[in-house]
Parts: sequence; structure tokens; C-alpha cells
Amino acid sequence: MNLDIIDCSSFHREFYVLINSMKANPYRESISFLKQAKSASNKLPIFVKQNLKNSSATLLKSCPQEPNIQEILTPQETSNKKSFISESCLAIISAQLGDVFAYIQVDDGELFHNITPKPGMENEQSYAGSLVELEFHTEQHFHPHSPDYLLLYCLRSVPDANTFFVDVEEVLKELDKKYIERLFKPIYKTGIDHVFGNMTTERGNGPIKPVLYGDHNRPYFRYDQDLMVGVTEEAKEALDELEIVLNRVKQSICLEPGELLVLDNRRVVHGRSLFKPKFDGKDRWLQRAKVKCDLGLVGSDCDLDTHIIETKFDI
Ligand SMILES: O=C(O)CCC(=O)C(=O)O
Ligand SMILES: [Fe+2]
Repeated sequence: MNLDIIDCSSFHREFYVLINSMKANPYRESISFLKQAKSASNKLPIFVKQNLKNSSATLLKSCPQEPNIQEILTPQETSNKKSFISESCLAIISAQLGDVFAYIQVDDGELFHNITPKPGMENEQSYAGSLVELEFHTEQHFHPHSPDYLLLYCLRSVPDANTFFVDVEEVLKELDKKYIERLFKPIYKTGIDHVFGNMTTERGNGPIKPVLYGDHNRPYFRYDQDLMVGVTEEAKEALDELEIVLNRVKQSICLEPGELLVLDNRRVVHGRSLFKPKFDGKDRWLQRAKVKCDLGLVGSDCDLDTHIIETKFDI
């Protein structure tokens, strides 16, 4: 699979000018902030815009960074960061792809999430875990309004934490045709994430769906290695074979400060290696945004004045 690289050092000064034009607070005035990001985003170089729209995985290198990042501790909940360079990079790049949005169940509907290891969650299948590998998944695979894109901006790196990903194109190339055909059938129980109410982390308690859907030559992907369960023996076998292929062809990247990874969540699955947390304020720190190409299409589950999706799950 091709990971497209955009080196932002070639327009570094212009990128800072765009960020400085954004005066709203991303947490207290989030909708104004997103509007300002949209205007700024229009002024990105053409090659950046074209690349983002045509790629299922892009790494933007040398993005602007917070001025005094060495002095800021990795947060365990909300950060006390005074500047908003990371949120601005996320919002400006997201605006090329669609609308940043939040789920009411995640971080109380905040649009930007701090992805850091949390004490007590070391062994969880969660972005807040650390001592266990975060298994392959697409974001909110069980949700009727899952993100179209996922953006991860790195503020602080640790050498042993790698982000994994696989494009569905690789699966088409590598997996036996008979398993591919099975993955197109609606014989897989999705699993609702614990944050959305699945407190017992029971697997397979969501709607039954296919793993692959859409055009058979250029399909979309819905997958969760941990929570999805095959309904039949054939379905279970296809999931096992898929897992083998994903582990064989995965690309792995250790995100560095100032790097921003953009993944098309409809075509790419991702995960993360295990790593040792220290809880000393110097742990790994990413910030995340989720994007829908057109939030208006969500309908009554989404308030366009807040960009929060409020779909409820009865579990
Ligand atoms: O920590 C990572 O590299 C990936 C985390 C993740 O899967 C997510 O935030 O959705
Ligand atoms: Fe994820």
C-alpha cells in the first residue's frame, strides 16, 4: 500500500500564517474555530489539497508544532496547553475532507481528543491502553454514522509505540477469493464499544453486517478484530484468515512530533503496538479528530450547531 507523504516544510511559513489567522478557542468556540479553519484550509497549496482527496493514507511531515512543547506535560485527561497549534493543524487539514464531528459518548462531545496512556487502563482495547496491542479496527465499526476519516497528530513520541494500518486494496490482493466473497455477506455481528454503553465489553452485540461492502472491485471496510464475531463457521473462518493477512501485510509507523496521519476510515484498518507507559508527564501524546465528508447527511442524530452525533444504543 502507498502511504502518501506530504512534507509541510516547503510551505511552513504559510502554514503558520494560516494558523495565526484562527482566533477562536477550539474548545469554547468550537464551531467558529471550525469555520475559521475552513477559510484557512482554502489557502493550502493545491498539491496538498489534491493529495489529501486522492489518498487513503497520508502522512503530513513537519507540521507546525506548539512552541514550548518540552514544558507541557502529557495530559491524562484535558491538557492545559495554552496554544492550539495541534488543534489548528487537525482542523485545517480536516476541512479539506469534510466536517470534524464528535460523539456525545466520547469525551463529553469534545471535537479534539487527547490520545495518551491512562493509568488503570493499561490492558484495555482502547486508545487509552498501552501494555496490550490495540487490535485492528475501523473507528466505530458498529455505528450507523462511523467516521469517514481519522486524523492523528503527534505531539510527543515514544520509540516503541507504532501505529499499524492496512488498506483494503492489500486485502483484495492477498486474501483468497473465497474468503473475500464471504466477507461481503452480512454474517458478522458487530460489537458496540464500551464507551457507547457496552459496560461488560461483550463481543458481537451490535447489528449484523458484512465486513466488506460497496463496489466489489473497490470495496469499503468495516472491521473490529476484538469485537466482531462471525455468525456461522464459514464467517468465523473468513475472519481468522483476514486476521492472518492483516498481520502479514500491515504497515507500521512510529509517529514523530509534528507528524499528522490521515486515514480513510472506510478503506483502512488501523491498530497500535503495545508500549510501556511511565505516567511521568512524558508519555506518548497524540491528538485525534474524526471527520464525516458531509455531516448534514447524518440527519436528526446530529446537531449541526454543535457537530455532535447523539445516536443512542440500547444495551
Ligand atoms: O494510538 C494510536 O496510534 C492509534 C489509536 C487509535 O486507534 C485511535 O485513536 O483511534
Ligand atoms: Fe482507532
